[in-house]
Amino acid sequence: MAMAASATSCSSPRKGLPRPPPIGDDPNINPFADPRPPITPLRIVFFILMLPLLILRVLFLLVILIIGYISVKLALIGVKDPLFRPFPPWRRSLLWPVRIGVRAIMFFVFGYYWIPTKGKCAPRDVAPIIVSNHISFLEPLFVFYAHLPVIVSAKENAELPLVGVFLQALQIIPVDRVSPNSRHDAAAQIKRRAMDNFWPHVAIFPEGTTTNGKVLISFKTGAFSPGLPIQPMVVKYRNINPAWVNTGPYPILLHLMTQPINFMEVEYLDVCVPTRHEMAHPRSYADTVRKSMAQALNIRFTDHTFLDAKLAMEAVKLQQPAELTLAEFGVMERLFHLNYDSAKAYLQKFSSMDSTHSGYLRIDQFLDALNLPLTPFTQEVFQLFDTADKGYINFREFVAGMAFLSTQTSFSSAIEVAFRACDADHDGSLSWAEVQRSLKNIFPEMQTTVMMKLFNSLDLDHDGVISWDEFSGFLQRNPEYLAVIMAARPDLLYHDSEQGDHV
Ligand SMILES: [Ca+2]
Ligand SMILES: [Ca+2]
Repeated sequence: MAMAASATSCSSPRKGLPRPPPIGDDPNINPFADPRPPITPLRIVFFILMLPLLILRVLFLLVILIIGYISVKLALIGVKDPLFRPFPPWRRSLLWPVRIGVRAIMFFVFGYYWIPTKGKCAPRDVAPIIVSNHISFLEPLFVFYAHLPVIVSAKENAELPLVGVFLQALQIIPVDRVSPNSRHDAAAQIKRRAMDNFWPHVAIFPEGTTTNGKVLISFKTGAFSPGLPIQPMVVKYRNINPAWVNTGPYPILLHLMTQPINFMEVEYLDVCVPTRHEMAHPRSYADTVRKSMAQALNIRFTDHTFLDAKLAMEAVKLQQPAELTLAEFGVMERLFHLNYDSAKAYLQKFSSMDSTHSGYLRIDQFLDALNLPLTPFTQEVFQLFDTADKGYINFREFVAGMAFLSTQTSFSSAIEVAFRACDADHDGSLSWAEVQRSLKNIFPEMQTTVMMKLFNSLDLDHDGVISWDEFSGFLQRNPEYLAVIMAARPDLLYHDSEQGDHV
């Protein structure tokens, strides 16, 4: 929507639109894609041949789970709130059968008979926090067996049947991965437990979600904000990648449990002690630790987060190619404070513009969706997204541009100025004639039907005029239109803001 009725001419030199900060290269990788090759007929024959082994292992798993469940229940007798006080040594000793059971599961059920371990885990009083990469349920099993630590786990896991009881026995620190408040609480709890030697090691998977292990994704700072020494640990898998990504656990279980023998390796890296700077800046401490882990794993790191995985599932629902629909949330949070709900709204918008579901948006599709013609102004707005000047943008670039536009404070004050500029008779609302005149100013060749369409999409209550609420609400939801106005009338953006009230 473009409003520019007032006769005031642009007195300042043309400054153009503000440009978003660079978002860096597209990592061009989907850490949440299923890493296993598609199942071939030969594989199916193999699965069938191995069926007896699978059945045997399932039975074994059941027996161990029942024994483990009973021991955990016994160990938890009389415990009122397992999440706030460390168990005394005698109670922890009741968990030994579970610890042995876990190793037995890895041994008999998943075929990891021997787990070579490089390096040594530092004692708790040297490095109270263990961090590890996170690909599957196997690293938590290993850490449980090797250290019986307290772990940070997604809140919803503690409510799972069966597994939930085990997690209570582990005295987990529950995290709500979506709420920023709970994250803050969890960080405080991590600190409390890590500083108190009565608790066991605190084990944390700082990626906050499982990946396919091809990269290390963004680290959450909870493990690093206490500023305590950290024992990094990395797990590598050899024959089968057991990544628990968007497929659910069953394919992984099928692969692992039909394989007579599987291979994994664990390496404890040198303990990381934070510098004075890193103590004050958990993000930079996290980066240092991540770098050393990536080096040991010989992989790159990206700034994807759990929210990318979540958004990718939304993308599948919208029939957008999931591997092209990753915003790299770590970058977007850092630069634009992007939250999940806005990203989801941008995804819906992107998907409606990208009618072919190709994952890319050309300038003509972009402008068609906005009902705007190709002009130098609209081109300038598209270039704000297409910073590499390719003529098309992907979702990541789209999110960056939208998030940038909606966080521009100069833009929100410009909404008011634009409204006043369009409201020629100063009656506090925009009539059809006022809107038409403003649009004609910016897009002389725009057809009346198209203008009508734009007008109607703003006039939500169909009373024939556009109120201030309708106008500002529309531009907040669709900041790309505001960008078009600003491109056409930069004097509105760089105005002196003491010209009385809107409406
Ligand atoms: Ca008016
Ligand atoms: Ca109205």
